Amino acid sequence: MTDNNLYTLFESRFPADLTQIAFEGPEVPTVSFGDLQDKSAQMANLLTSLGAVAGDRVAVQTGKSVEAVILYLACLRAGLVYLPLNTAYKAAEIEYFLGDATPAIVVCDPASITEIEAIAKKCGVRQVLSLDETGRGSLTEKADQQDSSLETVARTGDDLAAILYTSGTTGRSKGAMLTHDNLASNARTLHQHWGFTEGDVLLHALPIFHVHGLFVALHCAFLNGSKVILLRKFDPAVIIANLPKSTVFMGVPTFYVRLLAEAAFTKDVCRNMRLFTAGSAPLLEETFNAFRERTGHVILERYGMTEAGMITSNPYDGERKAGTVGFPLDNEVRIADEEGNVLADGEIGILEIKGPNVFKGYWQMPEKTASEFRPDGFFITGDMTRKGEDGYYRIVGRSKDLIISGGYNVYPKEIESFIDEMPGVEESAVVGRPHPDFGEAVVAFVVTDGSVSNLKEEDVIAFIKEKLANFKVPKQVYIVEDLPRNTMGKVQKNQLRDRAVADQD
Ligand code: MLC
Ligand code: AMP
Repeated sequence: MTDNNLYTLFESRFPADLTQIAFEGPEVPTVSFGDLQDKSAQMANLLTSLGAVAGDRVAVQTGKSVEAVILYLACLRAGLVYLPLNTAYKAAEIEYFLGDATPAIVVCDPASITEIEAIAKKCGVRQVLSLDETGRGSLTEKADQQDSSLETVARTGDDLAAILYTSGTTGRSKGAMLTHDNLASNARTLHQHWGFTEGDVLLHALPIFHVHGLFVALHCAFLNGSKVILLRKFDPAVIIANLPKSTVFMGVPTFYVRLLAEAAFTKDVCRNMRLFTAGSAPLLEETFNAFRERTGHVILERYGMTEAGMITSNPYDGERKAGTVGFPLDNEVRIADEEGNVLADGEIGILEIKGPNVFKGYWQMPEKTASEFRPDGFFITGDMTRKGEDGYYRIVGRSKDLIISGGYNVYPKEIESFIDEMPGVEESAVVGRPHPDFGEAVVAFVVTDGSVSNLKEEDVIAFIKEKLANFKVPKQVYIVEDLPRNTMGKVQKNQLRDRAVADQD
């Protein structure tokens, strides 16, 4: 069998001198490419010795560390399916993912091991290991005892490499199944398209449980055999201190807004930089312009999603236009109406895509998968798009009811269902409102049923905060008499959005 294991591709691009540095950073150990090979082999051997066999899922909810990256590589090498989970997820959210994905092994932060063990037991998970953000825990302790030689398990291109959960419009999260070929094709495309070159150093501040930080950023560095300065989290001061040692930086728009708020963020700090990219949410034209004025660099905006990796990108060499996401990468794209009729250039419709980067389907949801693909294999992204006369694509809205806050997706339906269960609540509606830092902020409108006297904004916030990830917690809650509806009885979310915006103004 030809080996299409993604790790084999990475390894083929490692530098000949394996003592070269793969990862370093102010809070992480310095790790060479040789160390990556040895330690990922040890971890893969550990996972296998614990009974995990090719195709099994390994769910991971840990802080960002080099060891967590090595765990990802180990899963690839052992033919296991990597399933990263946002560190903000709370117990009820985790229980859903473990119940749905039925992983063989779960790796979590030592601080939450008791809670996770209880959930894991309920979900039939065989093993729970720990790993903290400094790289310590039972995972690394046990892996250190293992043999550091390993033959990477051969995989076909169609075998699963990872499952990433994305929230759904119905409120139920769906596990997007990504194959070794999906990830390899997108990695090759981006590496080439963005002109990666010898000597590049990637400054990495994104979380590594989503497509952007895990695949887009790290895969480019692996394919380039490049050093990564790995930061545990985004902190503008730490970014500014490390930019002079870097050539590439990738961020969500909030990163750029926050950098621009720092007086110490200057042209000089960016003197060695080759490329800044932005995505996961729309980059405001004012941020794009302010960044160019301050640094002389033009941010390259690209567009993508969990189900397909990167779909379009502004050019590396040509003009990068504000408010656009550039041109299609190595996938076919078309703009269609709700029924799938392809529209003429210039018209606004839903972007549909087909290509080697497009995922295999949603984990154990054949009907949901079928409903999001056209019969000729195009995937319906749900993003309202227009192709301009200049050929550049512009994401102008979303046909899906989705809020993107600081680069994280929040589906109103999930929050509404949750609020509706709160004692004293009759019904609720959740909308997004522009936010200077997060791009969009979650705002909730709540109608009470009178059974709880004097239900207040802070009660609703406290109720949500206890059970849902922090980025889903509304920044503001309005207690209202009723929700505006049209004659069909549908809640008029536009009116609520207008009210939230007017109030803010
Ligand atoms: C944190 N908070 C958020 C939030 N992040 N609220 C809304 N939206 C967010 N994104 C909460 C905190 O819990 C806290 O609440 C309060 O807001 C202020 O927190 P903070 O200290 O300012 O947040 P910070 O830890 O600095 O995190 C902000 C951030 C982070 C922007 C660094 O959200 C982040 O790393 N975002 C990147 C997301 C990402 O990687 N997306 C890629 C998806 S892949 P309280 O109540 O505790 O005070 C994808 C495909 C593609 O979309 O195209 O790339
Ligand atoms: P996710 O499901 O987390 O992968 O988020 C994917 C969604 O993020 C896409 O469907 C878009 O709605 C949005 N997105 C990603 N990049 C951009 C961008 N550059 N501009 C506008 N929206 C974007």
